[in-house]
Amino acid sequence: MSTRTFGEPIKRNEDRRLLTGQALFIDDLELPGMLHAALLRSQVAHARILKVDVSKALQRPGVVAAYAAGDLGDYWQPGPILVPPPPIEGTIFNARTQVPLAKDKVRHVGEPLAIVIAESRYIAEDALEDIELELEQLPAVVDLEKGLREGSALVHEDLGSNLSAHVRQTKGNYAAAAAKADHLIKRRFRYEHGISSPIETRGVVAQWDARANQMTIWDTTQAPVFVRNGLAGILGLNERQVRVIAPFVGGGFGPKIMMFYPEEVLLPWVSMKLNRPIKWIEDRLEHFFATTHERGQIHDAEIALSKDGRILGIRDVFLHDGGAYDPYGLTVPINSQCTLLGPYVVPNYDSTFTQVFTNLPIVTPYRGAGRQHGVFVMERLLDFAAHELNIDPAEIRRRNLIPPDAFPYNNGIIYQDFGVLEYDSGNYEPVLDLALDAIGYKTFRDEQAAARLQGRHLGIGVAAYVEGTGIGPYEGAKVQVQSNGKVSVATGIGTQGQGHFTVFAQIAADQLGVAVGDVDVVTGDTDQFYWGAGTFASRGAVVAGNAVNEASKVVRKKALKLASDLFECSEDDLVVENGRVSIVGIPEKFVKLGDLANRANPMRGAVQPGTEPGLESTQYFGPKMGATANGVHAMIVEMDPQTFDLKILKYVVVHDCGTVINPMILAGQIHGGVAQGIGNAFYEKLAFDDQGQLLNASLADYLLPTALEVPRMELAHTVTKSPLNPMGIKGAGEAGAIPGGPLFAQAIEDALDLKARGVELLEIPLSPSRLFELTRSAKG
Ligand code: MCN
Repeated sequence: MSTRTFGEPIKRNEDRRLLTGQALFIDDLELPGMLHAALLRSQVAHARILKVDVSKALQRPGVVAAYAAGDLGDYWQPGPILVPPPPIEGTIFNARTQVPLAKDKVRHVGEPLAIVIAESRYIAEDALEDIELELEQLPAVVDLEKGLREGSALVHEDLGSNLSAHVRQTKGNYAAAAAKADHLIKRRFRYEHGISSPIETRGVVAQWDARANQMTIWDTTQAPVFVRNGLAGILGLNERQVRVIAPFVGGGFGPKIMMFYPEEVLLPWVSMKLNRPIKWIEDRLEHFFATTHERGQIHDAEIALSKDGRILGIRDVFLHDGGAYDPYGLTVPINSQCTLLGPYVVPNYDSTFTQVFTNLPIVTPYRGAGRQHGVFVMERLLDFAAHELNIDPAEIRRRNLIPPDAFPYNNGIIYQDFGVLEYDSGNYEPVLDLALDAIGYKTFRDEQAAARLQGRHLGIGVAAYVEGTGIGPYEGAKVQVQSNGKVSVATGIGTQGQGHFTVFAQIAADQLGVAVGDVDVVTGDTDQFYWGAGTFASRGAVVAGNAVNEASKVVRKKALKLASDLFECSEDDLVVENGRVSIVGIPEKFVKLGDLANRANPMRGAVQPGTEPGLESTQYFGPKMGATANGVHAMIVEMDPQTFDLKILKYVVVHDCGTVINPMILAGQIHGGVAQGIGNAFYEKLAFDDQGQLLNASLADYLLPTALEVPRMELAHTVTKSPLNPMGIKGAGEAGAIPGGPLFAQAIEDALDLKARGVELLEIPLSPSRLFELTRSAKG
């Protein structure tokens, strides 16, 4: 085919619209008669609600409506459990989900208590002041360990404790392995709370059209079909009556897949009541409280090793901060539990976690979704093991890698409801070797010594990980050749910046012999594609990508059949390229794809039974299980031992995500992920006081890395095709963000010679001020 674009760094189809300001984001919507919503949010983390009276707010000019929980009637319902716990014996799970407006108690700062609808957002915000609110403040549960103690305040009193979930998974027999081990290394690790910070905060516009009996919702969601289905149910409509559109979305990173945020539930209901369109756009302050969080965990982990540095087993007992509600079941801590084992052979594993309800915002998956915590624990344990056994840190990793002939490799731990996690394919040692070569591992110690003579403190870090990607259940795609010869592709997933408009076009373009620019991709509109799950867990490329491929193949076949009928020749004698089907060797004998599309949609005669009109096809792809990608990151830093200012001198990523569709987009994905990983490891920490108040709820205080802090990265790929999908793809969207924590800890410890000074870095994030505290009383 002349348009072989698969695997090429094609520039993004969507960028013209984005860069010229033509892309529609939710706040760009201005509908006739549109009203604006503002929410009254709790300013305390835990309180009994004595009174919420909106009547004075209603008197303010410009206010159209105001509601508290009691006004919602039967519509007031707790949200669904989005991911039911997997079938693990002995699991305890106490489901408690959020309600649209708090009724009896508030359970975290920012929880909505009332909604005001007004002619402008300004008026709505002012009217919040008019609402009479009486709260009886209660002690807040903020500390995970204290929260589990007898006598603690209770987030959900009816439960009698703050236990959200308790899960133990084992493989082999850790106690027996530990009894035989030459070395046992035990540490306590801490991972602090963080928040995703997309450029575009959340937003919802709801428009009820009473004449058409139709609800349209524009939503920054990552999962438009799920939102449509769920909202149709609670609004008492059928799915066809609800259209959800996720237009251009400025970053999602996981929290935008949460369902259902109170605003998502409230706005459609109010719009139906008032028969007017309503807009709500989250402001940055709200984002800190009203969008879900991630990351709080404490691990007590132990590794058992033989004297030559082989892992005999790991035991890990950890606490996971679930926040005030647990709609995502066990998703995040199970990811930590599974992913901890990484690319290593760990014959014995005993892992227990307790998910704790606290008076903090809800915790849901955020890019990496618990994987970075597990990787932090494993990689740190290996560093301490390397130190104690006097083995090079890279070498101890190499000795424990899963060998290439062990795939498919059974990780032994149940992962969500798909059963035990199986790594489909991989070849881990070349990935480590490439990373070590690229970072200059062999020569680094000389470089470090030379720098030290000049008073410069350099350190190196190397961390490996696996990334579960491409999970089901399925996605579909409709591929359609239009009569002008252009191709349209529609899928049910949403896009938040991942480049789907280009990569899906590349896939279809290759099959149909057209230019990538002639393929128009639509995502995130339930009227364009009816079924699907959404964009999360690095599944877009694997699941939707393969659906696009399957549908394109069928369309190609249809085009060949139509042309062979036309030319009265065999399909084998035809070639599809440059937007035409022609006879091999006789290029002047051709028919344009657009003309074939017209022939497939005849205006006269009859369509034969079993023949679909139109040069189009809708196909679905559902993988048997997730595809496991893997990688190694390596980094050299320079640290000022006085100020703890950190410069990343070199950052290397070697990654295997199977077949690569678009290396440029993939590089962008890795760069963005690494930037988030750097933020998580060194800058970003949500600081709560003991009453659950967030002390740094602004981007001036919650530090995100800027372009100045994010280094140039060297990127290399190895390719081990996934056997689980015809294109051999594995996902890549979270890879960059996963190993930042151990990389920083290792490199900083090395730069400041901290192990020799009796200081170990056991927590994330490591900010300059925290490093100052940790090293204040260090030796040397
Ligand atoms: N890709 C590729 N070849 C591969 C794998 C992926 O060319 N072998 C390309 C894909 O075609 C796609 C992109 O890389 O254009 C990411 O693909 P994939 O790994 O399938 O991830 P998803 O499309 O499912 O996106 C979700 C993933 C996740 S889970 C988070 S979180 C995340 C991420 O993507 N959120 C993002 N990347 C993000 N990027 C932006 N700009 N904004 C977000 O919110």
